[in-house]
Amino acid sequence: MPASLLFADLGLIAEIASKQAAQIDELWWFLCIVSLVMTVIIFVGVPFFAVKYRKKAGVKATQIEGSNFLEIGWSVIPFIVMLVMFWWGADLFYAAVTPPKDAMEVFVTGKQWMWKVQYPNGYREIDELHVPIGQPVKLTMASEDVIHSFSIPAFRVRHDVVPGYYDTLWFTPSKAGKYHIFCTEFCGNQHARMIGWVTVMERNEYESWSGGGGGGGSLAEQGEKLFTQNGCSTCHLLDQQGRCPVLRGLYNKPVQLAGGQTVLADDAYLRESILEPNAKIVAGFEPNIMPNFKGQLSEENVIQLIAYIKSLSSSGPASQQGSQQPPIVIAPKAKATVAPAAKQME
Ligand code: HEC
Ligand SMILES: [Cu+2]
Repeated sequence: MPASLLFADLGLIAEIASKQAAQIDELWWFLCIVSLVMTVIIFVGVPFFAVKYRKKAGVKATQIEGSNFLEIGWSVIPFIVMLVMFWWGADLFYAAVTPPKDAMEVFVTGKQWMWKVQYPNGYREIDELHVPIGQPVKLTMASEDVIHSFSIPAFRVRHDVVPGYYDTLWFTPSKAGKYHIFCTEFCGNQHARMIGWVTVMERNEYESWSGGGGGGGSLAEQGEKLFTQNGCSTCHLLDQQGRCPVLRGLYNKPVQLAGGQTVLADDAYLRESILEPNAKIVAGFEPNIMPNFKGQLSEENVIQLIAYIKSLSSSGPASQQGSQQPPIVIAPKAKATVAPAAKQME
């Protein structure tokens, strides 16, 4: 659509650099056009009828009776238009909150006033995010302090990052380049400086970029170190259940709690189990044995520990499971979905 190009040139709307950006813009244009049509009908209709049926000297007013045709028309047509909006919006919303299974995971921690990024291979960056083109990317986001909001306008994604929770968003970058990251929740006096860049790279470029990994080993290996340093390993033995639950194979499995409920051992559950052990007690174990690690472990440390616990999920030799976590996974099946979606906008 030429209008969108014009707006992009003027800087009024951001570039389209993700698969969902094009789809979200289509809905946005639909809403704009419906609003425009309604506005024109109303703003032309009101003066037109006001003039047409105004009081005229010597003309006696006549009563105009209702019209079924009109009544049904202006009820049913807007109803259908609204349903289209609802269905279309719900469809995009559902897609936006459902990351694909093959998404590459990246961890983002917001902190006054920066974004700290951790990759599965252990590489870390601040205010920079590098992603390969055509690959769904899932961000798991935490905050060290206040509510932030992570936004990449060119991808049409934004999500609040609330302290005490993991928030997620996902996108499939569709166009190589450098795009702005913003914090879109006022978070203190340097809020306006909480900006960064996401760089979308071609796949081969990305592979050589990410190949090095971090000096400190993979995220899981960093977690393994913390697991020893913080004494977790003294209680949580790898293969022998004592006073404390065995963590191998825990990730993404249901956990029976002392209260009788069952919860899924996802990232959020593991985070809570580490920072507030007494919030949920595993069935068969005692409360108040595991120390409270709140304030002692940063959100980044917790992400590393969780990566380690995840790496224990795979079967294999008893020790050194951590180092078996593959580096950044680029799913071979994912297709580069660049052109078609973006093209529809023209
Ligand atoms: C003093 C012993 C002790 C230490 C040290 C300890 N834990 Fe625990 N942990 C426990 C006990 C006991 C439970 C079970 C009771 C509960 O649910 O809080 C538990 C539960 C857990 C759970 C939930 C397990 C499940 O099966 O659902 C996780 C995850 C966990 N600990 C991780 C850690 C991590 C990571 C550390 C180090 C930062 C750590 N623990 C340090 C004793 C300990
Ligand atoms: Cu912020």
